[in-house]
Amino acid sequence: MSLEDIRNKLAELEKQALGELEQAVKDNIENIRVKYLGKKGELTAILRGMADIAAAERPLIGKLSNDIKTRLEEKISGKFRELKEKSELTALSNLQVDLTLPGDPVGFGHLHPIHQTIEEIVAIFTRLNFAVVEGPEIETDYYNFEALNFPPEHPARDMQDTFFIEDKVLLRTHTSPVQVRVFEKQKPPVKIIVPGKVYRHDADVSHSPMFHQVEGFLVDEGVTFADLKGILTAFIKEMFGEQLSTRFRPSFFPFTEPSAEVDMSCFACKGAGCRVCKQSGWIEILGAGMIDPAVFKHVKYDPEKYTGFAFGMGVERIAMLKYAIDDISLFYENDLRFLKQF
Ligand code: 2NL
Repeated sequence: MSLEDIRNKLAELEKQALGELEQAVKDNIENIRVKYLGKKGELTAILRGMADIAAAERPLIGKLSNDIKTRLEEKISGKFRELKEKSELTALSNLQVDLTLPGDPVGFGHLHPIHQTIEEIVAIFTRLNFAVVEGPEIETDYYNFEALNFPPEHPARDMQDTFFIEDKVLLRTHTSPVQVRVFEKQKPPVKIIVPGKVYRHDADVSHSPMFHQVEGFLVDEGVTFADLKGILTAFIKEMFGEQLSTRFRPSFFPFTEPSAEVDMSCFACKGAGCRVCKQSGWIEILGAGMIDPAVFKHVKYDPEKYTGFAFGMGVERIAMLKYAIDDISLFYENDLRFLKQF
């Protein structure tokens, strides 16, 4: 074969390969590559014919065939990519999924209204320098009742009111046992706020068998009822508004003496009397009192040296008042139509 023959053959081969490639489908592309560029392929066959060519002209043929090889390899892999993409797109469109559609928006969550209320209450006392302490929800009779001066026959100790786990082991009915545990470990001054879940055998529109309480207490030398009034008035004004008035009514708790219930003027009618305050003009918001010396004796605080006050409030009650909610179970159903309003 002459140089010219080989040139023509090479050109012909390239043209033919490109033609076949044009028609190719994804699965026969590899066959085309083997047919033209493989070890036993057509390019190799043409190069065998070089025997007749003068040695001086061989490098030229070598270059020519290398160039063709490079060009064909590029075209083949280009065509392969193109067909692969096309078949993937076809597969996707057969799925009937429109990938250009925007995704479903993901809603941001937020704290539950009960926890928002707890955080608000705790933040106010934290600013007044109270420390936050939590404790166990399963308690013993001693911490829940005995150390808090509940007499043996007190009605709260009855199965009717308290969930017992076994004899003398129960779900705490208030967060006060945490206070007793603090008293056992720390000497006064102690100034602590205790948020948490409590349990009572009770259920209607304003009572749930599990609810949340925040209790607080301050014990030191020389603490008086005036300190109790000052701190709780400051709290109520921070929580519900500076313009509110407060009043302290005599009451009774086994663990405080004297005891008081604390009311604030109704925020809905400003004291005139309405449905929210049951026409009284006042809303009960807290229970409080000076810690009974009998409690101090249990925890070995000297009642001659130390005095202190304590208070407690129901978080659900406060949240219901604040947001005008008339059924406590709304807090536990996790209905997003309700929760999203907070
Ligand atoms: C209420 C009333 C109150 C306390 C809680 C307390 C705790 C200890 C000693 C004395 Cl360790 N007192 N706590 C005192 C008075 C009232 O809660 O209405 N809670 C929802």
